[in-house]
Amino acid sequence: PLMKGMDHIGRLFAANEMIVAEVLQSAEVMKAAVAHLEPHMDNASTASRGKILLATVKGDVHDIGKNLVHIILKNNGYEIIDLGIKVAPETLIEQALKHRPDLIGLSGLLVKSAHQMVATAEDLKNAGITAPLLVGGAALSGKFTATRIAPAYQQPVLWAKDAMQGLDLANQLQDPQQRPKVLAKNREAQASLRGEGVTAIVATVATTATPKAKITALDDIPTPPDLRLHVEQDFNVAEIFRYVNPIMLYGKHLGLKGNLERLFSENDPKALEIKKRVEDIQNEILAKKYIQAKAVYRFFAARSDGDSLMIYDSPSSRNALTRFDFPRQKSAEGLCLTDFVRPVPDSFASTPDYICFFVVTCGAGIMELASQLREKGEYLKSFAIQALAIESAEGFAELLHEKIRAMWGIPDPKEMTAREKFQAKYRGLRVSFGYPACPNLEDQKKLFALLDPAKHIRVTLTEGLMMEPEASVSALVLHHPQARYFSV
Ligand code: B1M
Repeated sequence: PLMKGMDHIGRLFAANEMIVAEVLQSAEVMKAAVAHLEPHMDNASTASRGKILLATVKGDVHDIGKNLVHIILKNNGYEIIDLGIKVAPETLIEQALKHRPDLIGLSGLLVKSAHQMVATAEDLKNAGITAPLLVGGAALSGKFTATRIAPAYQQPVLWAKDAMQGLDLANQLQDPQQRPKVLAKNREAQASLRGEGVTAIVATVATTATPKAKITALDDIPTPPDLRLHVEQDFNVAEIFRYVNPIMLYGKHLGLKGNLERLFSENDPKALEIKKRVEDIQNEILAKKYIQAKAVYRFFAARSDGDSLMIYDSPSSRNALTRFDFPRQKSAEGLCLTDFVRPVPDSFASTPDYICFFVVTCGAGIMELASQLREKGEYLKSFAIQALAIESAEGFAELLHEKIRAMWGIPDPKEMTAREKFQAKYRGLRVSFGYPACPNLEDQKKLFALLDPAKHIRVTLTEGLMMEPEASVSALVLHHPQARYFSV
């Protein structure tokens, strides 16, 4: 009956009648009920539905998405062997040979991690492992899975867009009657995504010259108050919570659907209940200091040189500390981030421009805490703390950016609302390496050399160029009024 209960919850979720927060709450109740009844149950009723090896791929510190999958699968009767984050293919092979899982689940956040999945799949194949792979994560797509990961593994690879779809696929694979059907459906869908059996349409790429966008050169460059390194060791987390984007926290992570402002103002019972749980968790975080907010930032003199951004120690320096090369749009506007920075002058006597770099983190100890809570069956709390930490990192970036604008002498108008700030309606732009306008994650190394966040705030770079802890954000801040987001 308990298994049926969870199946029912799964169906409600799939039919959009239950949201992530409710699934986690139900899982808490279910875990408590199982613990209570287990001594009275026979082996058949406690038997596992299957064994799943779960991991975030090498170089990747992404934990929260994997954990949601872990909780949901575990509470649906699967035995989960969670190998954690940054798991090398050798470890996966060793553990797969030891545990002989029915399914191997891989998670990853960045595009780089999707490529790591291809390498991992190839290594698993070479080691003779044949268990189906279940893959998921923010930057992964069904097409990438079909065209890159599945051919590398040559065994079934199934892509899940979210944790509940992951459960649904696992259930179908473990059901002897459903298994051939789901595998055949997956094969067909992936063949079609690879374009097999379809006449290829050759895209013609326009090769016309790309005009440069009209960005006005500024007469008055705002001057920062200093060019020294600033370190914040214990920033006020209550203040950061006010900058957490509710759409991300309640909508994206906890799954509330619809217009949040309206749900809350009209006292929607489900929305209010979840808000109350989250606020209680926020109060506990503040009281027990679970989240520690740290930042390191510095203004630098800067000049643009074509598509390169030159960074200097001081306005009078002639030798650049480092340079960043950014891509230029091939489309109509032909934008490049360097268009928003004053160019290298003929004479170095003229004033340079300035930029700011920063790294913030709210993640120290969060992964361990979330894992302990998960083990205790406090699923919603475990997930909400992790979601609050990552959204606090983003909120802290927003808050620090506002502070930087004020230090720079370009504060926001007093009447600017929080919503306008989330919509980036202030002067200037904040971009992070990995974003579409500056996609090269290798640039993280140069940023880390300039700010040394490992020394000052204990944020390190993995070999996959992700920051550890997970709840960390790095950014480049530009002040030009015309600076805005674009894709290359
Ligand atoms: Co950022 N981030 N981020 N980020 N972030 C992305 C992924 C990005 C696409 C944004 C963008 O550019 N538009 C981009 C990656 C692009 C690329 O790869 N080049 C990006 C970047 C660049 C970065 C940084 C590098 C930026 C920087 O600071 N320089 C940085 C890296 C962090 C680090 O190094 N530690 C960073 C930071 C962050 C935050 C910390 C602020 C925050 C949290 C990240 C996190 O989830 N751990 C964040 C967020 C929130 C995002 C977006 C907006 C949303 C990600 C998300 O939904 N997370 C994302 C853009 C987007 O997707 N729209 C973006 C919540 C989590 C529960 O979802 O892990 O996807 P996810 O899990 C889902 C499903 O994917 C699935 O189930 C879960 C839900 O049910 N799933 C599986 C996952 N694993 C599965 C396994 C399965 C089955 C299903 O079976 C085994």
